[in-house]
Amino acid sequence: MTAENISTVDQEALAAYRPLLEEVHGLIDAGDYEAGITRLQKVARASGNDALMNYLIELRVAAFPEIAEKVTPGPMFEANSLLGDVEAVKARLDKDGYLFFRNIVPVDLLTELRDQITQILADLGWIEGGEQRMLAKALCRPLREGQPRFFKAHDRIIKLEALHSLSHDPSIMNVMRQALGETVFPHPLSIVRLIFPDSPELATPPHQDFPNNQGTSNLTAAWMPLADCSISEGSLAIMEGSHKFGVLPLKFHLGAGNRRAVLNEQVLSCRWVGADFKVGDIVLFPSLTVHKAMENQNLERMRLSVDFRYQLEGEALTEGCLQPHFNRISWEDIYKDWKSDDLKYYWRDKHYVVAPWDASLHELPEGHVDEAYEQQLAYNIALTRRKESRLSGGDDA
Ligand SMILES: O=C(O)CCC(=O)C(=O)O
Ligand SMILES: [Fe+2]
Repeated sequence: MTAENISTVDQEALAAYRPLLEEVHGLIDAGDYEAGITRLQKVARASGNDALMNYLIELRVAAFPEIAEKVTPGPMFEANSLLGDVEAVKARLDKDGYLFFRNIVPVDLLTELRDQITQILADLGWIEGGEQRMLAKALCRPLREGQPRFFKAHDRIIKLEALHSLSHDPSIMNVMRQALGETVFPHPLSIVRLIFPDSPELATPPHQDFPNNQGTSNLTAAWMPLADCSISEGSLAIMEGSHKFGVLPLKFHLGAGNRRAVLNEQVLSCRWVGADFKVGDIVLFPSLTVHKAMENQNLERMRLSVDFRYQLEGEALTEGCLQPHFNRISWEDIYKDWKSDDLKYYWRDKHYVVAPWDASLHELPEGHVDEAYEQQLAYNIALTRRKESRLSGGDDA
């Protein structure tokens, strides 16, 4: 929070709030940025004082890098040598809450999907076309899930047969059978992540998949990038052993899913692990494991990845897991241009228990609408300042 970001007019309007601001900065100086913001936001929102609201937003701009987990992950254990020994595979998953495998998924399948996705993104002006297209160099300001322009691309991508068939590929199914059991099947809810560069504020925060999916907590995700993806390009990081501490409370976050887990002491004692993923590498983790995306520090390229979720027959799922991601397009529409009928409605032949959706597990705390608005505003200011500062050759703001 720097003085030049506060106008003289604002300085005067803030005079009456000096004691409050001193208290807020006391909390921040003691290392608790979030407590400082929480203290100020209560008063600022109720005050109707523009200067105080501006102050809050400026504090949020300054807070982004302070609040984000600065993680230097240790190495993920490479579990390839365990394959073939089902007991060893299961035991390792149970112990660590993840399994990382090198070179599992055929590169041509991932590259073909990337080719189709980048065609759509280039077509819509998100990324450079032509020879550079596969690099996915962003041309527009970051778009977030939920924005109309985001859905222009996503509504086309979600129809790709290559996306949905990938979750059934024998390469992944073979690993999943060893990790979970013979009757394992993927949920049709296949997810594509379109992650922009230059936006650490939007990096997927630490979270568990359970609140979003519910059903069985044995539900297991498979995450894989659609090109090589190093830690500094935003690969997935896992909190080793964090699946053993139950469901964590939620808070609003600008990143994918708009929710982050509030980590308690037990979970915080777990170690972050990560990897420089090569295309074809895959990480699996059950739905109580805390994971997050590392920040995509590449200033040009988008990070494109997919994730699928798997469960055993006979276990519980919620209805939403049988819908396409964001549930905007019907399966009929999705299937229209598919070449093969084999995978259409495949889950109707599977046995599972439909569990009711528990909305309370997914709820955000009171005030989250204000929180979302303020964070979005602060993020836009932070991004604009970064870009301006770079254009003028200065240091990053
Ligand atoms: O790719 C990301 O940024 C998030 C992925 C994720 O949370 C998941 O696969 O469950
Ligand atoms: Fe997740």
